Amino acid sequence: MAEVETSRDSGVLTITLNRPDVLNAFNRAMHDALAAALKEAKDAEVRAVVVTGAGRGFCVGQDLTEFREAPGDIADRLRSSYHPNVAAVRALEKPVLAAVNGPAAGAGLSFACACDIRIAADNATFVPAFVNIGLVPDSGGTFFIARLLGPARAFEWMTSGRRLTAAEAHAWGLVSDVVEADRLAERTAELAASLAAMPTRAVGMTKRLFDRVSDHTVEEQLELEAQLQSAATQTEDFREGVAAFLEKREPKFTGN
Ligand code: T3D
Repeated sequence: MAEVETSRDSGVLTITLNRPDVLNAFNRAMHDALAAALKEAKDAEVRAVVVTGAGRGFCVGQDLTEFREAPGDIADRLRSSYHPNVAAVRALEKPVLAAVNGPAAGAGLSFACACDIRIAADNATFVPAFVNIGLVPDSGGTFFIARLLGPARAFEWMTSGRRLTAAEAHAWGLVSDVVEADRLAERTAELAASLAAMPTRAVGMTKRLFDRVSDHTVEEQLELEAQLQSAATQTEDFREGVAAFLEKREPKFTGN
């Protein structure tokens, strides 16, 4: 059984975490398989990426049986297995959508929050499980969740260990949409297809811009916007967008 499966539908690559018996908890093999899938996502023909879980879970973080059997140096394990995949999601110059189909806990929650957009099934839950076993949030959990919720709410929630429902996660702005569980795949496919039809390079550069807002001064951000806008004007999609507007027709973006 492959720990991660990939499938393609036109410009959309779907990455399915596939250890359903343990709600897709991370083990070494799954990290490696996820790394390979994220490498595949760099293919220029892929214009949007979906990450979801097989079975009734999204991902519940570290496999705690592996933890007990081979604890090792956790910092080294984080650096070598978790960090590269989180960094790979941020480095992808295309949108990454987490379709949260069930519990997202611990580093699985962090990973969902590292994605660009989250859409949840109405029975999904969000669990900052680290504190429940005496750990601190990792895999970018403090960074991404503070960015989504603000530091005060993020701290309060992540030190409570409280399981959040999908409706609560929506009210807090942790997810952008909640749909009935049996409509999640369909709604995700629609959203991913519409993202994949956008001018991908402009979308990717917009992702890069938003990633820099919190560490830039306004002057630095203005400069980066100017540089990336200059790059955007060099794309075929920019030419197509302007031509389509002037010819009063729908644009056909190719991602180039
Ligand atoms: O090592 C390092 O590199 C450090 C990195 C750490 C990062 C982390 O992610 S630490 C946090 C690890 N995750 C957790 O602590 C979450 C533990 N799981 C839970 O709290 C609950 O499972 C949930 C609240 C997420 C879901 O509850 P529920 O009732 O829907 O499901 P369940 O019955 O608890 O779980 C179903 C099965 O999955 C069950 O196995 P069984 O009894 O059917 O054979 C359960 O043991 C298994 N499972 C759930 N989470 C994990 C797991 N097995 C291994 N590791 C898990 N994390």
